[in-house]
Amino acid sequence: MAGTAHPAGASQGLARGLAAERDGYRLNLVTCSPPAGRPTAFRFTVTGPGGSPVTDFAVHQTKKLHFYAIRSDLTGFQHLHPDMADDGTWTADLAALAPGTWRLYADFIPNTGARATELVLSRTVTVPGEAVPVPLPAPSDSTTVDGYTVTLQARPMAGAHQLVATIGQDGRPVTDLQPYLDSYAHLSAFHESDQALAHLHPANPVNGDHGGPTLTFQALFAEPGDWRVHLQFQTAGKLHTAEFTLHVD
Ligand SMILES: [Cu+2]
Repeated sequence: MAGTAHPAGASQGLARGLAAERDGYRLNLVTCSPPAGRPTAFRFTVTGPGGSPVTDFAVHQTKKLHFYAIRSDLTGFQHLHPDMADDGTWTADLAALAPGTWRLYADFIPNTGARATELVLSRTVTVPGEAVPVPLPAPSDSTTVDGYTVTLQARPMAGAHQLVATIGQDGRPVTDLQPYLDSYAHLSAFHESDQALAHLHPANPVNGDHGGPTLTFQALFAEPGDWRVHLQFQTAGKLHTAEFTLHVD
């Protein structure tokens, strides 16, 4: 593929998720200024090309809508699955937000039958108070969470490449990953400069609680630079979120 455009289909995956509107679908905030420091029932709608709220969504990765929140310094990651009322109003139960500018993403597939495509729309909100930015940690090939070590085996380049990670515990490979959202891991990454979203899933087939130690992702990082990566996996009924900074050339 050297020197060529991305393969067919990749352009959709490369959607950076920074627009509030795409293909006639629009993310509308009902909650426009969430408070600092306490949980918020955050409300929004998705309207379709006709202007009314969409209520029919295709299930993907076991959910009708995936919702992410990240502050502009790439701290405070939240990945939620909101509930929808009959009128198409979604409520996401956000944990407490620190002051600052946050970007909120809705990832969904409108159930339009044939040619239904995944859309990622986002908007920013300002949480009142004095924002104290946290510097982005330096890039690293490994990180630990809850006693697990996540190690990157191959570093991707911008465009279509593979990202391979292994999970270990006490120096031994982990082989009891449980399916989480129909997958052995869920990876969300945000770009340092503009919070572009990369959203990746492992290529490994799912077969009971036997995932790991190696996870191979179709990595579609839209641009070079530093990305903050959140790799979520589940063992013994508990969800773990490993975070690290990844440099993409
Ligand atoms: Cu999700």
